[in-house]
Amino acid sequence: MKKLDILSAPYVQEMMKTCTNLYRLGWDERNGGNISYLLDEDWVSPFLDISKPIRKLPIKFDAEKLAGCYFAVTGSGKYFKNIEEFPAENMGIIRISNSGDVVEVLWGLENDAVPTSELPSHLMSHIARLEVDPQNRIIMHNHATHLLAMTFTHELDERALTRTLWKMCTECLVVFPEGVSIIPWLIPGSNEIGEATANKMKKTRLVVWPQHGIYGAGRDMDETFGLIETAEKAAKVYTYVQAQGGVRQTLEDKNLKCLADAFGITPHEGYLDI
Ligand code: 2HA
Ligand code: ZN
Repeated sequence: MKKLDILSAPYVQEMMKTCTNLYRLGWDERNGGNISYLLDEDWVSPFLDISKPIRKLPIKFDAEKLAGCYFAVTGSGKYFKNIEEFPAENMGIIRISNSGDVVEVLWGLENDAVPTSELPSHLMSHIARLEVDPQNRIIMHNHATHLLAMTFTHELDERALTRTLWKMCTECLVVFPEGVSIIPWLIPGSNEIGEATANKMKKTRLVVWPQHGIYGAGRDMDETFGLIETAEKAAKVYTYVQAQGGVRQTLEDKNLKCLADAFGITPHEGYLDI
């Protein structure tokens, strides 16, 4: 049967539009940032011949838990700015081999491009999130400006940072009741940073990389983008609050408790002083 045009696939369109959006927000300068999107086989097969990988690339970590899984991924060294105009060169569709140590390229990543340099963090985070939420599909990394700035000025303590962000916008507690995690500064692209990130992803969908950026996870593109967007908005408000001379009045813990009760959510245990 004749295959449909992959560029018309909704998930490819979402990748293209989201990358442009993130670039315009200034969170993905140059080749900054990366996205991976877990796809079902029957989302891919109407568009691509899944029996014929174009290339096979070895990976240096065990992704056996994702054997046979399909992902749309951004390309290593590629610019989010260019993805919408030249998708086939800047992103791709891949499958993890049955042995879990090879990436099979099914489409895109033209001119010998390879998946994001942060593939270890992405795949390890997918494994971690799927264990706690089988519906998770997206891992997104970017250099959200105000969150990044806060890693220079705010105490790098998960409880303290979470509480500050929760108090900057009423929405925050509702959007990320589990809070944000923080890893130590580590070399980007390494298995080590992948393991540290994935370990945190078991508890929170947001993981801060000090002096680098943020990781977010979610069930779809909007939810994941919205999660990072909400935390970044809080960080922006924090920046303005500091510039305006600091906090004079704020959301109190008792307000946050009322909010949690009203919305039926459970804040990270021990993070509210109640
Ligand atoms: O791909 O953002 O963390 C560029 C990066 C690495
Ligand atoms: Zn980065």
